[in-house]
Amino acid sequence: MMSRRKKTSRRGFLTGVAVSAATVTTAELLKKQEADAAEENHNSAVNLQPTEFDFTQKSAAFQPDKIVDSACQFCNSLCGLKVHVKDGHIINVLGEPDDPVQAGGLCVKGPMMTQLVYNRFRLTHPMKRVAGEKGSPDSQFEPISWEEALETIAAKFLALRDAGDARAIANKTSGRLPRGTGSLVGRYFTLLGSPNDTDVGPVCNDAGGNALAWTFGLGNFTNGYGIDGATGKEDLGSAKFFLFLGTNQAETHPVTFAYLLRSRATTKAKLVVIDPRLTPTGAQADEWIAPKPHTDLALVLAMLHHIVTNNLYDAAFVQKWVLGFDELKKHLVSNGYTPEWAAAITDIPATKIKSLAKAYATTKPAAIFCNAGISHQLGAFDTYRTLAFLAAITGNIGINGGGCNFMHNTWPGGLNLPSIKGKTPKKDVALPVGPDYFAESILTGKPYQLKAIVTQGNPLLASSQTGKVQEAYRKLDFYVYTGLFMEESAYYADIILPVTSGFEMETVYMRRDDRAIRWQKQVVPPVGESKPDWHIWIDLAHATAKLDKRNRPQYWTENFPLAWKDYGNLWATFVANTPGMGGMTTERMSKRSEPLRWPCPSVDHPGVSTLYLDHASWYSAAQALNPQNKGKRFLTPSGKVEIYTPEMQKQLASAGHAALPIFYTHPEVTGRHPTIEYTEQLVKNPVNPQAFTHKVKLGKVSSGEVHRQYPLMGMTGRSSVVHFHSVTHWTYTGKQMNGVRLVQIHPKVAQAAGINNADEIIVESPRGSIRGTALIWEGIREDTIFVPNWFGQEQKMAQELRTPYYEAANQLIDNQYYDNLSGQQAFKCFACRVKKA
Ligand SMILES: Nc1nc2c(c(=O)[nH]1)N[C@H]1C(S)=C(S)[C@@H](COP(=O)(O)OP(=O)(O)OC[C@H]3O[C@@H](n4cnc5c(=O)[nH]c(N)nc54)[C@H](O)[C@@H]3O)O[C@H]1N2
Ligand SMILES: Nc1nc2c(c(=O)[nH]1)N[C@H]1C(S)=C(S)[C@@H](COP(=O)(O)OP(=O)(O)OC[C@H]3O[C@@H](n4cnc5c(=O)[nH]c(N)nc54)[C@H](O)[C@@H]3O)O[C@H]1N2
Ligand code: SF4
Ligand SMILES: [Mo]
Repeated sequence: MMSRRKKTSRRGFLTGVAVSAATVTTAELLKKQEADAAEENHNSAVNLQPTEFDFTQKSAAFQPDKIVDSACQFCNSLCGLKVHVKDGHIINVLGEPDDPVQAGGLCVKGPMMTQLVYNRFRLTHPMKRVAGEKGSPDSQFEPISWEEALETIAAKFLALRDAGDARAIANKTSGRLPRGTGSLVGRYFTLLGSPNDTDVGPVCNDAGGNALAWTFGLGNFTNGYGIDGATGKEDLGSAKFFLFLGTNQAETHPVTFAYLLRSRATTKAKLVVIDPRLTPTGAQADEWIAPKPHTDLALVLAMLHHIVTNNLYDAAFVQKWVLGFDELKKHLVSNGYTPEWAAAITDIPATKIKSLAKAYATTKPAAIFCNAGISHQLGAFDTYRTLAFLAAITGNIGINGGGCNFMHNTWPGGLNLPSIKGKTPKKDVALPVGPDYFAESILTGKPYQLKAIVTQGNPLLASSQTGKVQEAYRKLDFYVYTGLFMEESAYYADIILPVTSGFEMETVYMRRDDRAIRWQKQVVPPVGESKPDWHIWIDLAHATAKLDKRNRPQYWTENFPLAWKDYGNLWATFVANTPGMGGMTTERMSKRSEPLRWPCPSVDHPGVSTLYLDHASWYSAAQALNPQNKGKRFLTPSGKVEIYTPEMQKQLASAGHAALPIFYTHPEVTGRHPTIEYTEQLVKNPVNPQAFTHKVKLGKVSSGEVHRQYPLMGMTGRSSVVHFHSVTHWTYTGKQMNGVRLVQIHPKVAQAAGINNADEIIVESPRGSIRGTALIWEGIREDTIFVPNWFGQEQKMAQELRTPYYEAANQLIDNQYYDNLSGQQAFKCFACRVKKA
């Protein structure tokens, strides 16, 4: 690790390239990277590619007793895993060769699934707090039975409900949950009468789905990897242009990205990557463009301006399918959103913005991909909407190889269960969407106070402004932590529940970004007394039935049949009740080596690859989603792409926004820009109508004051391909390969601060500070640093590998800055400074 880092600096990677000029032709960098990669491979101790002469395959010792078709639970590449088992023990994990998208591939994390099973730090039985302050590492817990654990929880919830305070109970899910658990949590909350069961979406990528739904009708990633069963053609593999914004797929979706690169080798498609730092994804690009963080909205508005004022749009498509083009044109022109205007904000030369706009508009089909780099901005919904306009006016929607592939927006509204039997209590309006609001509610009691929370995931690392979250969870009356390990959050718990890891259950766990779903079989029995999440909620309902004085036991038990513990039965129930899933039967799913894409209305339907395709296969799926969609291509009220309608304008204005977004950004972006103010006024959220939101005022110019003391901007994100959030920090391989938090800093910034490569450093923001190790990197803007998230204070594997313990990166983030429509936090922006530790 150490020597590698030193090597990077010795080689002077990127020397002589003017990164601060914000745009760099990658040809030169690529050459350098190739040379570096060759050297790196030569020296690398970890070679994970199976070789031609892999003698484990020929050894009697490694002949498995059985090979189980399971799947990886880390990223949305959703790799199928062939898990080799001998004497009941997992001995090997290989990639599914019969899935053309995966093509046998895996990344370094696939085999780490095994390390979640065989792990001495696993939680093995329920526990309750017996001593110690909440949050203190000296907290003491004692094993209890499942019965006692669930009855304690049920009693607490019922007491709150009986006191008229059901809304004080909340749940926070994680993306790491067997599919359908959210539906069971939602059902439990409906029976109880609380509206606060939150989904992972508002911290992950909901904004993209929200914008897609408002523009095209469905909140989903629009195209598919591999062959489109409707046309028999490659879908995303046939793109001629890839526009990536804020997505580092090489490290975050390596196997599906490898598929795109394989296709590109044939099509010679152009790849442009827009990211304030050079990532391994950018290193593959024809062009890497490095805007100032949190200014993509200006870039896209200017691209739209250039396209509409130079007649580069698809006039025939616009005329037939788009509502609001004239209003858009007027908006762009009257606000002066020219490339010259955007150049001053984004730091990208106007000529570059124009050539990018032209290339995108005239190279068809062109596919846009976005992920957390856009979602984690406070203008996420508005930015995604403008990106959807780009695809719409150039006719890049509803065609193979095009679309708005806003990652992680993969599911229908939900997986439906049958209607509830019995009369349920009326629910209040939910808190502002997203678990990042929980701390605010606990600490201020506004608009009302949460008193009991269950979580899946690790809010003490994942939620913004950790200092505030710590204070809140200390104050919280009752907290149930569910997870695999004693993570940071567990130390705040009253009750701890152990869950099973992926190989210990038959289920559908992940889904590929393109709405594709894969069945996975159970490989080994659950570790200790751990249970899969859906069992926990069924059992909790039955425990609640015993204690509820207001309802007959059947109110709970009949709505949570024990038969659903068998995942095959539960899945069949979803299939029977969820529109557009008729063809995704347990039988069909469990036989396939490839995942199957939703929507898929019948067993003879191939599943939809390209949404909104002008093709009978799409029309039949659309109608299955809702009979009112009959004959509709786009699933908006008008059946067309909706850029502007008076109704939409009215709704968005109620929360302080507009159908045609103006430019604004985070107040901690350097320079002075139109920004956002949150009023005290709580209104119904037009995008999430179940919840309140703060009405905002857009446009007040930021003072730039914060940058006197904190001159830099910081971004957070994934550290490398090795880690998946916090969970891989509990694996030996993860901590071994990437146990040190490497903070990327431009050489000039480092020099000014007297920091050398591999020095211990401190990053400070107005909220707090964290430690890390300097990784001097010429591939990052001079005004920006990058801080990997998900290093934590309780990751015990650090002991084994003698790596440091770390504070949460979210110490640095201000949780008041969020997108009041989608609920997304501005995780990717904070004012900061760095110094040597
Ligand atoms: N290895 C690994 N893979 C993962 C995960 C993981 O933890 N580890 N997590 C999974 C999950 S839940 C998610 S949501 C995805 C996230 O996947 P990604 O979105 O690819 O990951 P991030 O690192 O959060 O952010 C992507 C990029 O956004 C850039 N960025 C930051 N600010 C801006 C900006 O203002 N504009 C632009 N254009 N770019 C910006 C960052 O430099 C970063 O390279 O990954 C999934 N896959
Ligand atoms: N600063 C900053 N903050 C971020 C982000 C960022 O880029 N920057 N990204 C955001 C994003 S995109 C996301 S998705 C969130 C992720 O935040 P979380 O959802 O909180 O994180 P996870 O790693 O998914 O979950 C953490 C733990 O959940 C437990 N777990 C694993 N599998 C299961 C299971 O099956 N059931 C249960 N009950 N528990 C399980 C494990 O113990 C695991 O370590 O973080 C968000 N926070
Ligand atoms: S982490 Fe993603 S790319 Fe890596 S093996 Fe798992 S699903 Fe595949
Ligand atoms: Mo996420």
